[in-house]
Amino acid sequence: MKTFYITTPIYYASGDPHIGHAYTNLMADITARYHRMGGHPVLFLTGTDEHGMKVQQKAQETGQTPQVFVDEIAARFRELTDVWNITNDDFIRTTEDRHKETVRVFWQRVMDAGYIYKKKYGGLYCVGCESFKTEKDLVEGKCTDHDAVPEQLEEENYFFQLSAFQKPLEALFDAGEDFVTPADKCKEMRQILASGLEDISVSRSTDKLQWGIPVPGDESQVLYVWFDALVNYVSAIGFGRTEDHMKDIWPADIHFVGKEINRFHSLLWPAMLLAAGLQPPKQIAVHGWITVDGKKMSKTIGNVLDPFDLVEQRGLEAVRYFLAREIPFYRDGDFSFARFEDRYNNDLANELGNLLHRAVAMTDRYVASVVPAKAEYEVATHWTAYRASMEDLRFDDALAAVWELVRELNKYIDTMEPWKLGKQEDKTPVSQVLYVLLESLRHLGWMLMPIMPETSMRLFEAVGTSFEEQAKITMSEAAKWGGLKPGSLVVSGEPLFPRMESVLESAS
Ligand code: ME8
Repeated sequence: MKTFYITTPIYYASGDPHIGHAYTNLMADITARYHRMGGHPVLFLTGTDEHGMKVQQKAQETGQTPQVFVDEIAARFRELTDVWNITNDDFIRTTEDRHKETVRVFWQRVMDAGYIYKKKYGGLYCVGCESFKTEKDLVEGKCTDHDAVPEQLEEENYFFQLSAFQKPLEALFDAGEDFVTPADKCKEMRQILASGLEDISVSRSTDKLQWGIPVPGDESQVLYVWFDALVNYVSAIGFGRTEDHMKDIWPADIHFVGKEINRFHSLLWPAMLLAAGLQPPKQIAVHGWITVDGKKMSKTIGNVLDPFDLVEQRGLEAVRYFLAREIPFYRDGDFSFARFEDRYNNDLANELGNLLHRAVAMTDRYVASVVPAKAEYEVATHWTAYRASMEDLRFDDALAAVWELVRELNKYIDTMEPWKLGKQEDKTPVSQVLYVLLESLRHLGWMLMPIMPETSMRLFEAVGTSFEEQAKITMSEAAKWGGLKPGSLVVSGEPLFPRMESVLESAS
């Protein structure tokens, strides 16, 4: 079976991680966990982009050598994956030897295929974007993403013949509806393509930039940072070194990216791959930007969210839930503590927390904590909605489907009034209601597994099973009704999500 290969962008090692980086990691993690649940082999890669002008300048500002500087930042990005419970299988750094070796082979293949040439060039370069700009990209002479005036560059560089891939790229976009998702982001790329691709400069003179991978055979130039960084997706799996290993992994199934780097992934990268004789990736999934309290995060406004503090103060599981539920993957979304508090108290503490508490407490009270004999109920439609949404990366809709089941079960309790049934001589009616609740909670444990893995484990244990036991089956089996074994014991524990009177007040 082909390995399902998922990647995040590799983040610039030019500053500490922020919530945007944590967000992409989380979305990729949810997808990786979901596919593992389905029984697929998964390879999930993230890492850091450590060369280029931006990193060189930042290192200079701190008075450190670039290598010392990036070592520290890469360590922070690794720490982020631990603290956020991100299950990446590998972490690639572009300063590693394995990456540099692959990049040299990659360059050579593209060169040998005749797609790299040398020419004199002048242009406007935005260091923030690490890319050349044309006058029409600028507003009042500035790059809109970085609010900065680009620098004028004049030098002899190596060029990649991107224009040669006009037709193959058009064919790629024509062949797969879903090559770039969502549709509006795909359309944007088609429009750029339709306006005609121009060759791009892929090296810099070492007079200007020293911090990069030297161009093979020409020490007076280093590689353009994007031509170096994009290759990470194949250097991590051994391209040019242990290529046998690659054959069950490449092409990548999903490259997760933020919208500002879509064109590098949807146009430049497939062209580079075709030039090197490799297949393009299957899907570029482009997500929106997170704003904080309705504003773009910026140091000047002071609304940059630190992903380490956030998790320490609010709890990882609730933060993972909130981001997946509240920020529609394909659109921009806002992080606000007021919304966080609402979601926490309503969805987690009241609806899910109470459901579990009621089910376990009544099992304790009426049937001596023992999971009763099986009884029938229908959760198949919830599974269908959940799976369709997860496969489309609509995690908010998937959670909406999950919460429909949660609410339905709370209503079921209110309608069935098990507290009345429990007082009857015949325990069959109350037992039936309790089995339905406990078994449904096992299903909820499965559905929540990719998003809230710890909560999912706690649900399993509370209803008398465990993660280890559930992990022996795949999602399709788990989704069948009746998996919970009668006779095991439920476990009442601490509340799943203790209600917070005011998260806002407790933080201030
Ligand atoms: O672009 N909301 O690195 P980078 C959501 N090194 N996601 C956000 C975000 C926000 N406000 N801000 C950042 C680079 N991101 C290159 C990539 S890949 C070969 C090279 C996320 O450190 C989002 O995934 O600027 C975005 O694309 C990425 O961080 C940019 O990270």
